[in-house]
This record gives sequence, structure tokens and C-alpha cells, in this order.
Amino acid sequence: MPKISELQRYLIALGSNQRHPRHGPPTQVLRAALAAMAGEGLTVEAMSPIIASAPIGPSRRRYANAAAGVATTLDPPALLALLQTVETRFGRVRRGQRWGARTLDLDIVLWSGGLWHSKSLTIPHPRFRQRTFVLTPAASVAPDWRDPAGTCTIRHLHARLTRPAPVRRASPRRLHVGP
Ligand code: PH2
Ligand code: MG
Ligand code: MG
Repeated sequence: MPKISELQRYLIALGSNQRHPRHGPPTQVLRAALAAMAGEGLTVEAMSPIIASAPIGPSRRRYANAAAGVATTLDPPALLALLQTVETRFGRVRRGQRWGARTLDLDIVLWSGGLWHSKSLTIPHPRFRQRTFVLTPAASVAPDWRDPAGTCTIRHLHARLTRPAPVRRASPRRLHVGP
């Protein structure tokens, strides 16, 4: 583990699919969340455009998603604790339902230190390579950041995931005509 005084960089994925009584719709929740993170001492170095995405999982409401590059001296567990405090302050209630509707979700996707694994936190985020709603904003703030568990850049992972599927040729089959 690097010395705690060293600057760490993280890529954070932001998501919301519920209004907040004061901040308003999900896009505004994400903007306010970013301000709250900066207020907690994180240096927000880059923020992607906010995209709308179709929900994955049981919730039927569309999400607002974004990605931010942040710098801090906090180590991964300390940053996770801070992000969870911000989520709670935004009224996030953990009902135990996996992937249920949420006012605010802040996930650590990548860390400049590479890999992290503990009971409560895995970096890189285990599903980020399959999530367009993470990779699209991530590609706009950190296209050259390499997946430490592989060799691909975010740009590459994004291109691979969003490339149109090749046109499949129908296999030549004989037509059966007649009785
Ligand atoms: N987050 C989830 C589950 N499903 N779907 C979209 N489109 N965006 C999300 O941020 C999202 C999701 C769990 O955190
Ligand atoms: Mg999430
Ligand atoms: Mg989360």
C-alpha cells in the first residue's frame, strides 16, 4: 500500500434514477453529488457529460450516469467510506434489493494503484467492462487509462462493447420443397 500522503487517482461512476426532494431530477442529483464530493475534500479533475441510460436490473426507471476523475490522498477503503456517507446524505436507502432504484450510487471503478480486493471492495469494479453506462462516460474522461487486470484501455473496452454486432449470414440450408 502506498504511503497515505501520496496522491491517489480514482475513476468514479455516478448513477441516479430517483428524484431528490431538494436537488430535483437525477441529472441534478449527479451535479450536486459532484459538488458534495468536492466539498468533502476530493479534487474533481474531470467530469464527463451526463448520459441517460436504460436500466439494467429490476428498476424500471431510466438512469442518469456520469463518470468523474478524482484525486485524493485517501486509500480505497477510506474513499469508499466517504462515498457511502455522501450516498446516505443524498437519501440513499439500502433496502437490500440488489440494483433497486436509488437516488445516488457512487462506485469506484479504477484506482491509480491498480488492483484492490477485500470483502467490501473490489477494484476494478467487477462489472465495469460489460457496462455501456460506465464505459461511455469513462471513455470521455479517461480514454487512455488501462484496465490493470488486462491490457485494454477504456477506449478499447468501450469500442469493443459498443461495436455493432457483425451481420450473421444465414447458413446455407437446402429448401425443402414438396411432399
Ligand atoms: N446501476 C445499477 C444497476 N443498473 N442501470 C443503469 N442504466 N445505470 C446504472 O447506474 C445502474 C443500472 C447498480 O448500481
Ligand atoms: Mg453501481
Ligand atoms: Mg454502488
